[in-house]
Amino acid sequence: MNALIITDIQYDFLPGGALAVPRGDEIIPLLNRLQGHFDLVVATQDWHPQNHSSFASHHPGKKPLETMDLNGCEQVLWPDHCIQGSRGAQLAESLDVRRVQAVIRKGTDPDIDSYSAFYDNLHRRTTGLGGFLKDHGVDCVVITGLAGEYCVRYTAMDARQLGFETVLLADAARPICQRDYQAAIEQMTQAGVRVAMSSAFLETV
Ligand code: VGL
Ligand code: ZN
Repeated sequence: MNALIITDIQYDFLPGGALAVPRGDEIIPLLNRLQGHFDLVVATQDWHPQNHSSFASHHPGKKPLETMDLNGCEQVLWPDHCIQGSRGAQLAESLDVRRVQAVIRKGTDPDIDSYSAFYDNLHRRTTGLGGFLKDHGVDCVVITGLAGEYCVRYTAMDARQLGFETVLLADAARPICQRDYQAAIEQMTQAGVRVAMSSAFLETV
């Protein structure tokens, strides 16, 4: 059984949004076409309370994209984004959700960020996604979405660590910064994540 994970296709990560990923909207038609090739489709939603500690606005004197130590971990500080219930947090209407069996909301704890769809950044708490996939007999997890060097990367790394065969579809993801994404792809490849183009991957299923 294979599962497609669609990461954070929310207005705040699309052009015009609070934390826009350049050309992030371009992958949506491909994400819609891909879904029919999978046994299970899961979407994730970054879902922060207004006072989330990853927001620069929460730390007097700090500006977005500066970093600071949070719980002993280096944290990039972000503009306010994906606030629970806001329009920016909504999944884009152009994303077909008819085959999405589960939506995983992450980043809900104000004290800790959660890039991965499986765990918070300190691996203290699970979202339940790993158990959900295993209960459904999934052995291969295919990761897509935004942003390539953050939520997509950490979701792929955790999927691998949980023992899933893990594939990143390169043409179905977009990063905030191309250079950081190159380094992220190297790290993922080292960890055993397969990086493939969608057309090549579909020939193997
Ligand atoms: C993300 C930064 C902050 C992501 C979420 O979806 O990659 N990046 N929150
Ligand atoms: Zn976030």
